[in-house]
This record gives sequence, C-alpha cells and structure tokens, in this order.
Amino acid sequence: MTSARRALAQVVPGARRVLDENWTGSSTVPSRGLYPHQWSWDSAFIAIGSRHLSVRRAQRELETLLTAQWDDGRIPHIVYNQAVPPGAYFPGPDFWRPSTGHTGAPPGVATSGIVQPPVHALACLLVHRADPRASVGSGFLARTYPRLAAWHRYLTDRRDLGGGGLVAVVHPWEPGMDNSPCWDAPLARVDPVPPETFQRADLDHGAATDRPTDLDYGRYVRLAADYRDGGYEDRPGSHAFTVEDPGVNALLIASEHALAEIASSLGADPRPHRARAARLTAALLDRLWDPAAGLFLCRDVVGGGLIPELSAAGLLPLLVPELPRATVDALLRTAAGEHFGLGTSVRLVPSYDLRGAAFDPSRYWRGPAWFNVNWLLERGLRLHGAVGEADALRAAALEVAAASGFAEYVDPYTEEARGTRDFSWTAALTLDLAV
Ligand code: 9WN
Repeated sequence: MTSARRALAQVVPGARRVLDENWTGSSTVPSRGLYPHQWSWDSAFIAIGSRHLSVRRAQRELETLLTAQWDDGRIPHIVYNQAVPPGAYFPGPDFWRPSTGHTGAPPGVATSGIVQPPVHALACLLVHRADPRASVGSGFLARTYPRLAAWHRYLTDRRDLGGGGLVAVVHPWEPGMDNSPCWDAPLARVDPVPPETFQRADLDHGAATDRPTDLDYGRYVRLAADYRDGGYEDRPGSHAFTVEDPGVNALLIASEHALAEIASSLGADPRPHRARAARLTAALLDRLWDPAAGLFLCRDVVGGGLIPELSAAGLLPLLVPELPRATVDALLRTAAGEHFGLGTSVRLVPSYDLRGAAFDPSRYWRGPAWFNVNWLLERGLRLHGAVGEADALRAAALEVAAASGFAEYVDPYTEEARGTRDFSWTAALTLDLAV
C-alpha cells in the first residue's frame, strides 16, 4: 500500500474516534484536557468535518454556539461547560463578568467576551450542502441565517476601529493565532499583569516550550481585563491593542459570500451580502496588501502602519473569490518561496516566516504548521485553479494528521507532533479532506 493510501485508510476511523470522544452531547471540546469548553472557530471547523458523520450533530454543534450569541451580535470565543471545574481552564467563566454583572450574553450561559474569526457562515453553508432537504426541513438554515447576519453586522459596524472599512481585533486571542510574532510590537506597549496574579492551567497539559510564555499571558490578561472593565465597549481609540488581520478579514469575506448563498436558498436577497463582500475585498487590498512582500500584512491601528512580519494569515486571502489575478499569482509565488517553502522545503505551510527572526518550529503560532490554516489554504489554492499544489497539500495533511495522532500542530520541517493530541479540528478537517 502506498503511504497516501495508508494515510487515507487510517484517517477516517481515527478522525471518527477523536470526534466521538470529544463530543459532549451538544458540542465538541477542542481537546479533553487542554481545552475543556466550546471554542468558536473550532466549532465551525469541527462541524465542517462532523457533517460527514452526522449532519444533525454538525447542526447541533453550530446551534449550541449560536445560542450563546450576545445581544449586540457578537459570538463569544468560549462557551463554558459549567459542569467542568472552574480551575480546569484559565481564564474561567468568572473572569469575564464585568462589575455590572451583565455581559450581553443570554441568561444562563457563561461565555468569554472576545471573539474569534468568522468561519461560521461558511461552516453553516457546508453543513447545509451535506443534506439540503434536512437543513431546510428542520429549520436549521432559517434559524441560523439571522444570527449569522447579526454576527457579521457586529463585526463590520462595531469593529471597524481603524475607520478604513476592515474589522479590527482587540486581543491576540481574537485572530486565533495567539502568540504570532505579528503581535510582538503592538503587545510591547501593553503593561503585563504580574504572573502571581493568575494561575495558568494550560501548562498542566502542554509542554512549556510549545506554549506562550508567562509574559505573553500577563499581557493577554491585562487586555482582557481592560476590555471587561470597559463594559466590552468597542470605541475607536479605547483599546491598547487594535490590529487589522488579513486572516480574519479574508474569512469574513468568504463567509459573507456563504451568507449570500444561504440567503438565496431561503428566498432572501443575496445582494447586500455580495455588496458587503465587495467592499471588504476592496478595503483588504487597499489597507493590507504589501506588493514588496507579495503578501497581506497586519496593520497596527494604534502604532500606525503595516507590521513587517510574515504570517500565514497573510496567505488566507486566497479564500477571497474576487482577488485580482496578479495578487493571486504573487501569493502563490510567496507560498512556494523561501519564507513559507510550500512544496519546496516543507509540505505543510508554517504559521510564520521560516526565515523570520522570531521563527520557532515548536512554539505554537511562531512557526509550527496548523491543520486549520492548511485546510483553508488548500481550499484557496483550489478556488484559484492551483490544483496540483492543492492536491499535494491535501495528501501531506492526511499523512501528517494520521502519523501525528491528530496533533494540534506540527514542526513544519520534521512534521513531529507538537501541542496536544487527538485535537478535534485536526480530526474534523482531515476527515473533510479524506472523503
Ligand atoms: C485561547 C482552542 C483554541 C483555538 C486557538 C488557539 C488556542 C486558546 C488557548 O486554543 O487558544 O483561545 O488557551 O491557548 O490558539 O486558535 O481556538 O483550540
């Protein structure tokens, strides 16, 4: 048997086992030990994979998350399982409660107050397509559409903190790439809280060399506490950390196109969604494209200017359907070039510049290859006709996922497992690639 066929044969039963073991009855934890609650973009990726096992379960995954939506439209990045002991994950549910006691979350639900990248409309569309009759018949699409529309409105109306038509993130956890070197300069302005004032739980489950540092955590806590104490208000100029990230904005554009398709399936007007996607695409090109780097960069709204660090988030605009051909070609050259080495020095795209001063092949978002990023890139490559590159990436992802025990991330050179194992989105997305 070739290694590709062996990988395929292992991935499907292995992925099913991971997803079954991590299912709680209403949603799926990213991993039993390290992440014992529901995470926002994880659930979107998980539903994309679990729709191949059970469409109902994938619907439930997304609807559990959407039930925790705040009254301003935001989808919180964590929905806490209140049966889990509070110390099992830091920060726990009590951390996010403002002094007023009101978070905007629906009663009876414990959530965080920050957000994660908007992959949800894309996930809902893919779950719908897995069984359109069931999705319309059960009311899944009709229930999720207004919630997704409110979510996108929150992002475009309340989070345009740079005033240029893009969504800004106000915490490094929001773009989902927590300790990316892109945040080093903007975070250096943040005064960390002292390490003795909080108790990390992540180091009980993960190697310290694979995780963010205590100094990173001190700054994460300061930013989250300031946001909470300000009543989660999104006023321009009120956040110490405000960044426009190309990954977050590209995912919003892809999801806005998905929302247009959802609207059409429900007999609603898709044009406002297409118009919003077009406006966001123009703003993305205008504010974040760097022709010299051949990549989209992050914009530091507080400090001003583009951040000169090359992150895989800058390749994610390949998911944008209306990207100009010259931009697509430049991104393809950058992906294969010395900074990301795709198909030349590595088989899976690293999270950060292989040549960057901060590159570390083991530490979280500072170099390791992640399966969600590679799944998104595979989709983007295919969308723009780079079929050979997409096929090679798919084959590598299947092989490495199976060999690594569905690792959270891997060393991009050696492909050795890093972080936790039996990680849900690795299982879900490789299952999606396999079937
Ligand atoms: C903080 C759950 C999440 C992912 C993020 C990843 C990591 C959390 C943490 O785990 O972040 O949200 O505790 O480190 O960076 O992308 O959603 O899998």
